[in-house]
Amino acid sequence: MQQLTDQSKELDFKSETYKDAYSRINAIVIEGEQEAHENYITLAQLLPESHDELLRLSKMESRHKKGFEACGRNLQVTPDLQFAKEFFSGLHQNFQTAAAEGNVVTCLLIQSLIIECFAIAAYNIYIPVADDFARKITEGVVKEEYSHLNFGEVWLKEHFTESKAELELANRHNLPIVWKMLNQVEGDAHTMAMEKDALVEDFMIQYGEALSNIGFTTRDIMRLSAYGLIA
Ligand code: Y39
Ligand code: FE
Ligand code: FE
Ligand code: FE
Repeated sequence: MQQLTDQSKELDFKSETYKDAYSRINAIVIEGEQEAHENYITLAQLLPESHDELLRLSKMESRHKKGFEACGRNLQVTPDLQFAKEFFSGLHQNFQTAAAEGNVVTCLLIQSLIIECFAIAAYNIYIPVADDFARKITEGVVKEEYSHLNFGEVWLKEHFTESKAELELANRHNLPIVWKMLNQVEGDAHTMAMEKDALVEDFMIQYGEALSNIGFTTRDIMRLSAYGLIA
């Protein structure tokens, strides 16, 4: 007889418990996609040489948002958008401040590295435990998130020498925020069969690979990653 995992035994997408957790996680994803849309418009203004490409990415983000709104409607869940706004407020504020000061390296680190790696980790962990409707949507979305991460990697690699100090500072200010965000949703993620350990592991793999592609050494990456731990 086929062995059932804990997850397939317990996940009931129509249960009040699942839908309650989904109202926050779905809202986070919807709000995240909306902010990503806005962030790429801002980046398009800061990087005129990549203007059209960045506007293309911003349009993808608004399509992602529509897809995840449909996932919520499909489960008859109302997303808790107020919770989601607060959830993103730390990274949002830091992005706004950096943009206002013209610190494009910080903006790229926040959106194209940290937020994209967070999205890729969350979507990869979600896909195997999602309902059929949301799984198809999320599979399409995650492919595009890799291309957003790639934009940041390529730009920062090309400007590595002059960006290195700002990247280190921005990492120090923003990585601890990601750990706080993960801690806040640990319980809801668990209800949806997404384990925090798996999210952290996937995030660190994506983020470490990105830093390596940009030009950081293994030693640098260890040091940069350690800032997450002192949140
Ligand atoms: O670039 C993007 O599309 C990213 C904005 C979307 C953010 C997704 C954030 C996912 C966090 C979910 C946490 C679940 C445990
Ligand atoms: Fe997206
Ligand atoms: Fe995304
Ligand atoms: Fe994205």
